[in-house]
Amino acid sequence: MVLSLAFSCYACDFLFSSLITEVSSKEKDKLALLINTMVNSNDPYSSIASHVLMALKFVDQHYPKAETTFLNQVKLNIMQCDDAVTSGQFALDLLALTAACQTCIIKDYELVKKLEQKFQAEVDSIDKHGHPLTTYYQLGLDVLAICLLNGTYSTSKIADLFSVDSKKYYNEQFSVDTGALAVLALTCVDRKNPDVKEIRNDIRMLVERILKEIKPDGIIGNIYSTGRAMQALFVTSQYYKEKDWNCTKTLQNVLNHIPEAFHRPITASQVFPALLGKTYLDLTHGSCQSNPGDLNNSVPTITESTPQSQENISVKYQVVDFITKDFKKSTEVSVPKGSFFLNVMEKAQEKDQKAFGFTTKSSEWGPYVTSVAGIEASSKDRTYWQLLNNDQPLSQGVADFVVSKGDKLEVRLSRY
Ligand code: B12
Repeated sequence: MVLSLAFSCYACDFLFSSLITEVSSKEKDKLALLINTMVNSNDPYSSIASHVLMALKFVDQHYPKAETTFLNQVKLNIMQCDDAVTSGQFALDLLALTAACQTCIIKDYELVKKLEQKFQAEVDSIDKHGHPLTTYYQLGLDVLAICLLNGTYSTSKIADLFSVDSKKYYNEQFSVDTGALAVLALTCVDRKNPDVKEIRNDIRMLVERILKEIKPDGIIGNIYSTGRAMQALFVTSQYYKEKDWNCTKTLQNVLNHIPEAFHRPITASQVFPALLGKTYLDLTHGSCQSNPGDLNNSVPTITESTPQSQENISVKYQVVDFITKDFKKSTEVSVPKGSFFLNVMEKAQEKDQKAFGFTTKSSEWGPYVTSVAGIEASSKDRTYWQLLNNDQPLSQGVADFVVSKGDKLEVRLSRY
């Protein structure tokens, strides 16, 4: 496997370069595992197709079958001209076309203009309702794509849009994912329009905030936001000192979490660029020629585990409508050791359909809980069923979080 590496972070240079030497064949195997997870994905979600194409841009080898399938999916999504496609998904599709060297399509169909219109609708919604149609995360994707593809924007409006205030970046906790994407978008704008004080001020404040989220083990936010945060810190080293971020520790710890944390194609593709020292700002660089190659079949694929133990554990589970405060119901259930949050919800549902009945919709991250006890969450009202354990929000969905004896699980109707 040939990997192209960028040395964007001094502290990580050694580790990045060691990834291409014989000494680190274990690390190379881990990266190959991520590639396998991505190219073997047959999940039918647009955001997987676009994220995988973006990640594969940084691998010198070709995976023709997978790339063609993903590219067709992205093209189909684009050609549907569906108003329901969110601005962020449209931006991801454009970034994926760029990564796959399909810039003619972008020009011929004036796709940047279409993205600008979707972005404008988000901005109009902020002016009218105080929040975007989607989220600030998607606004980050929009500006990143518009900027990389040389679209039109006002730097002062962008600076204002991404200024650091709690409504934009906080949903109880600071969202490292949202902050990191904003840094990438603002850095692109800054590189094209240097010396705009307000843009640099936003970047500085966001970088400071991201640095505060570095945990003692090097993880930034949680394991799933760390890749994005690494990208943000790679491109902003002038805003912090070497002692502020031990990049090697972060990189090593993320590598240690493969494969257990990155078995889904979406997680693998989101973390992958940072592990090669690359960022989304590199999507427009480099050649469009790559070497045909095949998957190394000796690399194992990751299979999802299902609970198998005979031993049972007992956990508490409660459902709370935190918005109206009208509904609260608790129970205790017994499930096999190694069960997931979802299994607990199913057990509770069997006991009392009215209080614990629930629905989910499938997504690239697994099942997303849409309603519990007949109460439907709604993106129109900006409500969602939040998952918690021992009063702490979870960083995984119901099909990924493994419960432990004595856990106090909760689904809580909340606002975002
Ligand atoms: C915005 C956002 C949300 C918003 C989505 C609102 C909306 N209508 O847009 C809200 C606040 C509702 C949300 C909820 C949750 N989220 Co969230 N979310 C994000 C974020 C920052 C951006 C998603 C996005 O806009 N993508 C771009 C668009 C174009 O792609 P999309 O496919 O259309 O996006 C949809 C999905 O991402 C989905 N979604 C968002 N979060 C989650 C989480 C799960 C488990 C599922 C199944 C789906 C899902 O909602 C988006 C809009 O429909 C991502 C960060 C990231 N790195 O992706 C985290 C992220 C995906 N979320 C995460 C988590 C953990 C959750 C929660 C489980 C948190 C909790 N403790 O309750 C809940 C989901 C609970 C449930 N009901 O099942 C993790 C997932 C990690 C993992 N391995 O599973 C991420 C990666 C953040 C992180 N670093 O921890 N989230």
